Amino acid sequence: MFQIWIYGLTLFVLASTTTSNSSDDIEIRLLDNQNAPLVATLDMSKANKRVKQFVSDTIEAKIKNIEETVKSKQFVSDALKAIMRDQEVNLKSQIADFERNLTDQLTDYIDGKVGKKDEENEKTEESKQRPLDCGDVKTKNGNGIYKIYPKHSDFGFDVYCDFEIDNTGWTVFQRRLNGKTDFYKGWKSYENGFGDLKAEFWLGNQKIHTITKQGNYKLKVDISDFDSNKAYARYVTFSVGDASTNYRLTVAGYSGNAGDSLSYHNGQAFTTKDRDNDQKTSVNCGIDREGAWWYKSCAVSNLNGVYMEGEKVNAKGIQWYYWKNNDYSMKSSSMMLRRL
Ligand SMILES: [Ca+2]
Repeated sequence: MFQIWIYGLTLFVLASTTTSNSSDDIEIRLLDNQNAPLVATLDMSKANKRVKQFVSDTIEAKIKNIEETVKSKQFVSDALKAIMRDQEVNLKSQIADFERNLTDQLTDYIDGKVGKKDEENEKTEESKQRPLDCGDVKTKNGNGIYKIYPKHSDFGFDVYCDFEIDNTGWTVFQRRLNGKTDFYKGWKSYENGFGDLKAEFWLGNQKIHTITKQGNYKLKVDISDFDSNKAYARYVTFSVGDASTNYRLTVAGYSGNAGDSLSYHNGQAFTTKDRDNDQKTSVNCGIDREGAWWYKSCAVSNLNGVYMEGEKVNAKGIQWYYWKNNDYSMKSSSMMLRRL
C-alpha cells in the first residue's frame, strides 16, 4: 500500500516542483486542511532507490524503444535498399532484354536487307540464265513443258522441250499424234497457237517468229507412218517472219531420209482457210488442202492437214510428199527447232 502511495508521490515529484537539498533527499510539502505542514522532511532514501530504478527503467525502456525504432528504421531502410536493389536488378535485366531485342531486330533487319539483296541478285542472275529456248533449259527434268523467255518476249511462254535427240533441247512447235485435235482452223488460231503442248498442238506463228528472230535456227521434222516406219528431214536454216510478212517461211539446207518436202515452200507466206496468201489465184490452198501452211501453189507438204489413216487420194492429209512420193497421210509428225 505504501508502495502505491510512494509511486503516486514520486509521480507527483517528477511532475512538479521541488528539488531536494541533496542528491538523496527530496523535500515534499504535505499540508493538512488548515494548510499546516504534516511532514516537514521525508526520508526518501528507500523511495529514491525505487524512483531511480523507475527512472532508470523508464529511460532504459525509452532507449529500447528508440533502439526498436532505430532498428525498425534500419529495417525499413534495409527493405527499401533491398527493393531498390531488386528494382535495379529488374531495370538492368529489362535494359539487357531491350538491348538484346534491339540487337536481334537490327540483325534481322540487316539480314532481311542483305537477304533481299541476295534475292535480287539471284533474280538478276536468274534472268540472265532464263532460257531463250529449249537449248538453254537444263535437261534434269527430261522432256516436257518449260517456260522460255525469248529476247523479244515480255513475259515468256510455255513450250514443249525434247531432249532425246542429241541430248540437246529442241523446241517443238508442231505435233500430230492421233487426230483428236482439229487443225482446220483460221488465221488467229494459227497466229496465237492452239492444242495441248503434251499432245497435239501448233505453238503459234507469232511465237515461232519470236523464237527464230533471236538468232540462227535449224529445223527438224519427224514423221512416221502406220507401219511403224520413221523418217526425218533437217534444215540448217529455218525462220518465220513477223505478222507484216504473213509469217513468211525461210528454209534451206536439207538433209535427212524423209525427202525434201519443204524447200518448195521457201519464201512463202502463211495461208489459212480465212487468209489466202498463196500463189494459186483461183483457190485458197488452205481450203483446198484443208489445212494451214506456207502454201505456194499449193503444196508438197501439209503437216497441218486432216488426220487420215494412210494413203489417200485427195491430198488433204498430213502429207510429206517426197517420203513416199504420194499423198500418204502420216500417223504422226512433229516439227522442232534449235538455235545454232
Ligand atoms: Ca490462193
